[in-house]
Amino acid sequence: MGQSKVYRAKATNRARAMSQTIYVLNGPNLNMLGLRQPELYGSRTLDDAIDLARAACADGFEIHAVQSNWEGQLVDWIHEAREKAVGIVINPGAYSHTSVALLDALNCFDGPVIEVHVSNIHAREEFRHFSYVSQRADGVIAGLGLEGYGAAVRYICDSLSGG
Ligand code: CA2
Repeated sequence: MGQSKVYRAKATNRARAMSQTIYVLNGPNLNMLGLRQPELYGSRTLDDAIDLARAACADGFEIHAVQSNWEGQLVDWIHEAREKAVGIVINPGAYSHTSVALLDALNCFDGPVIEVHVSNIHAREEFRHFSYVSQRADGVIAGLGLEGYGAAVRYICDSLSGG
């Protein structure tokens, strides 16, 4: 299995036990954010995106953020989310445009799913205009840079809090 990264929250075990978890899943190459191609993706890193997601998290919710370059690992995390998460924010990276497997896995998840893209995929190459994940997503945010992560988490917290 390839390497994957779990972005640890600083919440205490007690606080975590009382919170509802939102999974923030990141696909291939997103670990390179801020390190290459700043003209496309900006100069901030995936850690910065996770910080924005965490800052947007309302009381009673917490973020579990992970990144993998492996499609099967992402599928496993979506399955895990069925038991452990109330919502999913996902930037599937290039798998957005290719992966029926991610779509099938997300179709097994009952809660809100928000798809995030740092860049505006509709203003880029034609092969990026279509996303399998969008067939399941409740909302899609593209082109807001890293702010999309915060907006997605805020939306999920609001919608699950009755807002
Ligand atoms: O805009 C997005 O967030 C994307 O999901 C980013 C993916 C791309 O394949 C999607 O079409 C849109 C790429 C992930 C980032 O890849 C990098 C590669 C080199 C340097 C920095 C990032």
